[in-house]
Amino acid sequence: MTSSPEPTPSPNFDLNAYLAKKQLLVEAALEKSLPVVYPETIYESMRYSLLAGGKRLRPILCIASCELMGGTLEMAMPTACAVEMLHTMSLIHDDLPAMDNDDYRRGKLTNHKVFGEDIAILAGDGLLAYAFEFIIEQTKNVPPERILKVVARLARVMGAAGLVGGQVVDLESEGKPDISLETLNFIHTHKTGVLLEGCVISGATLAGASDDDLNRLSRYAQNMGLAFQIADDILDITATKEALGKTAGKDVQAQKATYPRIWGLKESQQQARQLIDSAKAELAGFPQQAADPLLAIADYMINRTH
Ligand code: GRG
Repeated sequence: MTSSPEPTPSPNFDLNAYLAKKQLLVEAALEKSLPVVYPETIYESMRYSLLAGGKRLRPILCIASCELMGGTLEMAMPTACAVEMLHTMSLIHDDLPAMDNDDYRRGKLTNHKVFGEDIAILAGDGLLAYAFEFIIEQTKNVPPERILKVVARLARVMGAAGLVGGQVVDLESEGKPDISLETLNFIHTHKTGVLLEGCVISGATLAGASDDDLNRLSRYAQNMGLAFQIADDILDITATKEALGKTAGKDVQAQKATYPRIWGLKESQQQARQLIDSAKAELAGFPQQAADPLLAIADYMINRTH
């Protein structure tokens, strides 16, 4: 926490219009990113999940961070598409019977329910590999050393030091609703936080951000990532399946360790708010207008309904 009040978005900044505009651009780029060729089944399966909607928060964070640091949409878009491919592959694998065993995702049947488990596993693998190919092949007008940094960062995010590690601890914690706050934080910083941070850092790196700015943006994303997960746990209790696009109340049903379980609903809401305030405080040094999207996205993370 900082003693001075954290910056807030300009009163005339319209986040919904900003998100809608960026979502359209991302959807169009994703649509073009993955043509169907032989063997069609695998491309159709990859496209089924990649183009199934979703908030597209990760690509938007990547673009917003690149633009904050003076970069352009064009510099960021291939990486923005790639982070959505990476996120999507993690969702496909997370939903598998061997993992969370979910039937619905983004309001649609999960990948393995439509294509079978074998193809769903391969669709995840295909997206994982293609994301890196896509960044390297499609990024234009960015010095190669920045692209290398982005690829190395995102590879680390996806591996045992990131999502895979978080998922392992999550699996090991199954049926143990009384795990420590430390373990719960480990699971979520690794399953969710590191990719959100990777998106922000990648966007800023493409634009040539300094180490100081990258550190500030890292802390912004880490605080926001944890708040995002607390909000997710709260939504699992308070939202409907229709609003979530996936099964609601699953955490309680599965006796999963969650923040509301440890803190209760009210304290969880307060903790999430504090984390968002700390995230926004990291943006104090940036020009107001340039920081508006990231400031407003931070608020959105805990005010969202799905
Ligand atoms: C990384 C190789 C590799 C395998 C995957 C299964 C797994 C390892 C990791 C699990 C990662 C996971 C599913 C984390 C949950 C992330 C999360 C909070 C998803 C929901 O994100 P939203 O709300 O969803 O942004 P939309 O649909 O809007 O994109």
